[in-house]
Amino acid sequence: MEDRKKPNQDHPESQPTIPGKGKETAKVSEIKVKDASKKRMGAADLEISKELRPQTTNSEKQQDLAVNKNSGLGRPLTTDHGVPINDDHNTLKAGERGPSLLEDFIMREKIMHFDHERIPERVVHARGSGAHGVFEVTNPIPQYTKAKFLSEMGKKTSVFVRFSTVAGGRGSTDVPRDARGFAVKFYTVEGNYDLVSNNMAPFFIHDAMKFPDVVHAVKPEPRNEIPQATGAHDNFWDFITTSPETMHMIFWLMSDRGIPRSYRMMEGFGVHTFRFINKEGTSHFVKFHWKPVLGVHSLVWDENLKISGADSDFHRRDLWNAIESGNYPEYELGVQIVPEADEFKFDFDLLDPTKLIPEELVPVMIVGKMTLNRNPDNFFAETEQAAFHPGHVVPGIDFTNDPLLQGRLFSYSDTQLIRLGGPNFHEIPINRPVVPVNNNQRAGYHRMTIDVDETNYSPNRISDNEPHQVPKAEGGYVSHYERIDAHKIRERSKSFLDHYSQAILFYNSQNDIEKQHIIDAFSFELGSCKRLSIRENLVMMLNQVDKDLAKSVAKNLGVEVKEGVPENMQHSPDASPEEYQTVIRKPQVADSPALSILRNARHDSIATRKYAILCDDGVDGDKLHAIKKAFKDEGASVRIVASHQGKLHDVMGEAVEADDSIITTKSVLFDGLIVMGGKDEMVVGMLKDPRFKEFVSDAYKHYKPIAAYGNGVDFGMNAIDDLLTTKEGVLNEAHYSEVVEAFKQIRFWNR
Ligand code: HDE
Repeated sequence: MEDRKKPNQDHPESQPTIPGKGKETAKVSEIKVKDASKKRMGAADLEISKELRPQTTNSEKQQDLAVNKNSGLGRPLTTDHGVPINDDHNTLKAGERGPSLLEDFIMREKIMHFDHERIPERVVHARGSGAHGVFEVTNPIPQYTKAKFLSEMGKKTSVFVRFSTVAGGRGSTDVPRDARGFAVKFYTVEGNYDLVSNNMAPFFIHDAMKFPDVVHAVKPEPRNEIPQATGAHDNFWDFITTSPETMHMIFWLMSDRGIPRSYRMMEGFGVHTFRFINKEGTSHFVKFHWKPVLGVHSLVWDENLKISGADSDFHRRDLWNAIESGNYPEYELGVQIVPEADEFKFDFDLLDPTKLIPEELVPVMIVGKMTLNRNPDNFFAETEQAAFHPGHVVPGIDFTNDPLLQGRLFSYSDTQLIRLGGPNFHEIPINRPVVPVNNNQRAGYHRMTIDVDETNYSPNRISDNEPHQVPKAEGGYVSHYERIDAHKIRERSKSFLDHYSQAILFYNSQNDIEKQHIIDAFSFELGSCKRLSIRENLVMMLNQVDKDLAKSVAKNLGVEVKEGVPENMQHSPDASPEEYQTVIRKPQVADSPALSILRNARHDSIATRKYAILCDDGVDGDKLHAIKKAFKDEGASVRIVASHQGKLHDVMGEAVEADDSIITTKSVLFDGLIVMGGKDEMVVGMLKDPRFKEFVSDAYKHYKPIAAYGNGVDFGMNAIDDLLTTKEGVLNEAHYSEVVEAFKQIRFWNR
């Protein structure tokens, strides 16, 4: 019998198209990938130096993925079945002007495959971006969990992360006001662990049963699919104002957390209380946190509106470019640990997913660091097909009775069945663990594994009862031993009825600038609702949080502040509404600085930030190069923006390459700008072009730093003349080192 693994010598390609698993083939495949990467650079990515491009191939997961990688570079074109193709541009026809022939298997295959290229998008979190990386333990915690990936100093585990928005469709903008998904798959030595988090600590609702309602409400209205990727419409706020449990999360959403500057600059929260189980079987409650090393930073709302038009891939591009240029995003993993004995020591229920544990009560202990160091090779194969699940746990991590978490445990595998087309999605390369999988699950759509055993059931004597169960002491997963003896009821726990205390804590912990942003956000979102009653109800609810806040929003919305709270409608008709009315407890903590972004703002670096240098033909070239170097030395990226792309000529006639033109880019895509001086004609030309002026005035409006040199100072001041309240963050003729220091402020909020 012919050895199937041996390449066919008669085939035009002497190597097999899909290499077998093994060290040598992994290497071959990686070389191919490197070749392919050269082609991958587009004009827009020219700022990325090729030498810096990472080739992180040595992680366990990368080696595992290598066997499935393929590159057609230097290879003959074939059909899906390996037949060399001579012409894939022209259909087989009966004569030059005749009808197409059905027998054309090349055309049929090409079109048939194309027709089936789409899979259903995720019902929520459809829009996302992925990255590979590694997690390393910096502070092992075997005293709390026996999970091996957290138990050993320096232990490294491959990860795949997917960041996402929640409400919009797969092609929607990256920058709506929305929560962000932060899902991490750890490929551990004990199987996959998924930490499926959001960038907000609380969630909207208590009970998984409400999830279809809140998602239907936030998605576009059913009659016309308007509006896309935003909650600024009646249905969403109708739901919010009928469901007071949403109040805490709604404050996070209306805060600057809803409009992150970058996926690299936002926190992640596991939301639910989970359990850690140690070797002795002792359980501790745990909340998970991701803290970005770059600090937490946000956009300002007007930027979001404009970025959606200028570059709706803003976050995707930012993540991709950062990784391509070697600026690997880093996040610390933190945990809040609560001993079981302290379960009832809080003024809220640990099982209530709309509540957080203030860091002032239980500090966050950092246990490790995640570094994202490789972009996916193929968006569909990796990012789109990645299947996360809060139920993917490893020994040492377990669930609590949080009713939202319990419902999630059903939903995620169920949704993958429809999205990925069957029960074998764990075999898709991005989803498969780096450890062997053995069980009696068989068959189903797209089964890849060829199981060779005689038996596919258990117990059995034919195969000596293999694959065998694993004793607890040897790492077999055993669920936490917990006594449950209760009545079967369909009710909301009364311990969940405090809907406002943590909204109050959140609002009171913001600084004045952040409070104003929250007022503006409520005014924008509710201002987009047509029904007056919805606006009125929301203002009543805000009045429970802060009287001045309610007054300001009411004024913007043109409504009166009424006393009371709208009725909580989340119960059966047989329950009395009084029983389910909101209670407001006095919080144990009155102020939690950890909840504010600006009170924790970092002002120590401009690394990985992106700045524009505005200039044109006739620019002062020497200064331009010097300032560019000063910024690059700090790890920032700088792009020259002029009236046209291609070569500019400086005052001395030397060529300078413009990276972008004022036609192709916008001020909102940069963190600040530098206006160069040069020949008078240059400045006169810029003054005449409203797009140059808008570039500068937008930066000023968005509180960004502006530096100017030579006669660029006149132009810069002219552009912001009408807006000028303070010259803070406007640096004229300042030394480069002073400019760099000032730019570290990131935004100048006093304007
Ligand atoms: Fe999800 N969620 N969710 N969710 N979720 C999904 O699963 C669901 C919740 C989160 O990048 C879906 O594979 C229910 C909380 C992220 O692929 C779906 C409930 C948190 C992602 C689903 C919640 C999340 C999802 C859609 C209430 C923060 C994107 C596609 C009980 C801790 C993962 C999919 C990715 C995705 C259900 C609530 C985070 C339908 C029923 C709370 C980051 O299964």
